[in-house]
Amino acid sequence: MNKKIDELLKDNTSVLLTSPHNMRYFSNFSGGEGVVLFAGDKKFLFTDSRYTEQAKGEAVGFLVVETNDYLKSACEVLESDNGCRALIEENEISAKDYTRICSMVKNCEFTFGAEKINAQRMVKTETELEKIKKAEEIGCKAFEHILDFIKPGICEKEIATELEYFMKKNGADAIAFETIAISGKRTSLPHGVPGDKKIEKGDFVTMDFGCTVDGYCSDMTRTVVVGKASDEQKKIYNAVRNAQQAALDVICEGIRGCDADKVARDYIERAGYGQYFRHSLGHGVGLLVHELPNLSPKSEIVLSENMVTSCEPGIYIPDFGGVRIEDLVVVRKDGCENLTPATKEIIEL
Ligand SMILES: [Mn+2]
Repeated sequence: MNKKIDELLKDNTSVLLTSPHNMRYFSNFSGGEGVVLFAGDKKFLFTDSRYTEQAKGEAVGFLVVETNDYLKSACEVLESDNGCRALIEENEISAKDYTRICSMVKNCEFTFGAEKINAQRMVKTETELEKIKKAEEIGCKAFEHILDFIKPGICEKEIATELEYFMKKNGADAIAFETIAISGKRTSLPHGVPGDKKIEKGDFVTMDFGCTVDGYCSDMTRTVVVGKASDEQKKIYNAVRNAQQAALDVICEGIRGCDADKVARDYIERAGYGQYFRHSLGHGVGLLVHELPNLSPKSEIVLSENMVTSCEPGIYIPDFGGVRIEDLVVVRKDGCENLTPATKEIIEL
């Protein structure tokens, strides 16, 4: 951790963290409310009386300051440092607060550092990987469980709720994001919201879900068919599955995010569904369910060992339906380790 802070302090005198995830990453404080400040070799955590005790227990080595105005207190420290240059998370501070810190600190130059700060979280430690693996295992168990639960007549919301309940009962601390469980023609919506629609024979059912373990997220997607799959459904399913496999085969240290994306995209294009794959192939997963690195046509990030990314191509045909299959992988030197063993054979329930 110190090395990562040193990296950020190389060209700056201070780092001001205002997001719950970066505060947690760099200080271990999980309360979410406060401000973390690295100023030279001093480490501060400003929080209010609701969190002081927790903060002192978690943020070992930090000076925990109880205050009702985190930013003002942090600014007093910055103001006392002549020639201060502070990195801030420009996407994690409101316009109002940014204006405030600029007016409170006269002799400090604030630099937008969100990308640089967030990039420090890309490569995971073994401890972080263990937490992500555990969360993904719970997801896989939930998927097995839900296969017995899905029947014609139950509604999408019931499937989503059952997945969430099962994950929490089996070791999850929380859900990582709002569960997606959609069916029939509605599966053409990549991020559809579960509704009262009842499951019918012949439906695709797409489920995208995840949980957290000690703050770390999991993320997986499976699509199943209720009843017998039609030829068209099989064709789409296999195109997505093979595109995903083609991408999984090339993900390793050294490949750029855009090149991994292209492998899956080219496969789907050749299968004749190019216009129906309109999102990125994948995203990093850690304390946030969407973080760096991105696997997208624009991502120049070169993958390195122990980054965690999803691999999730999809085909979505309006007024027909869609398929997405998503695994989570750890990037390794000469390949990737798949954390999502749940079957990808086409399932007909
Ligand atoms: Mn995902």
